[in-house]
Amino acid sequence: MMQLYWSPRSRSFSALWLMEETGQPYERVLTDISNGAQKTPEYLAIIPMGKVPALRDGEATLAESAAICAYVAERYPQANLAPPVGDPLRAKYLYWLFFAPGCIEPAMVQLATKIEMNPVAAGWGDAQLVFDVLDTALARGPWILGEIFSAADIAIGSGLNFAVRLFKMAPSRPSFERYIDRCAARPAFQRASIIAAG
Ligand SMILES: N[C@@H](CCC(=O)N[C@@H](CS)C(=O)NCC(=O)O)C(=O)O
Repeated sequence: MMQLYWSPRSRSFSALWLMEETGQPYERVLTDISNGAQKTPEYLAIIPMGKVPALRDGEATLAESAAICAYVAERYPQANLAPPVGDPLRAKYLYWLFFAPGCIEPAMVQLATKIEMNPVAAGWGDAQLVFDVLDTALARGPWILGEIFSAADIAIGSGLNFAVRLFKMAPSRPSFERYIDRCAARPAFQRASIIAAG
């Protein structure tokens, strides 16, 4: 059984939502970042960054929320959380999966810190561009790939929920609100929210 190292009210939410979407049993290992559980030598031996979430699957261990999404979607293909290799939709799936940590996260940091960077040099361009691109993609809906829900929605939906609804770091837009509502209507999202509340 996979073990998910998690902490309440943290980025662990996406991994909790993911595991709940699979319908597979998993063990939750509480790693409370408010008391430093993520900095013990035992935990650092698994994940040297000392951050949650992290996942153990037998001999395999990994962290980074989007990587966990990709890994679990591959391990449980029956959960239909990723277009299979060879399906043209897989290209967009990978694009959006990487977009979450590669563009949404730094855009949020930019909004929070008001740091100015040359958008040509910054990998995410700038926050305005990131949220404009997302807005256009989500206006179609219902999911980031269109009709098909995937682990990319878990990465994007968690990021937007965090940035727009929970922490109000990014300006809201009608397409974001509708998308977050659709994510939040999923039973797996609701179960994960209860768990993540601690
Ligand atoms: N890039 C990581 C970020 C994980 C992360 O920053 N986790 C925070 C909680 S939201 C954490 O573990 N903080 C504890 C610490 O840095 O000591 C991911 O996407 O999973």
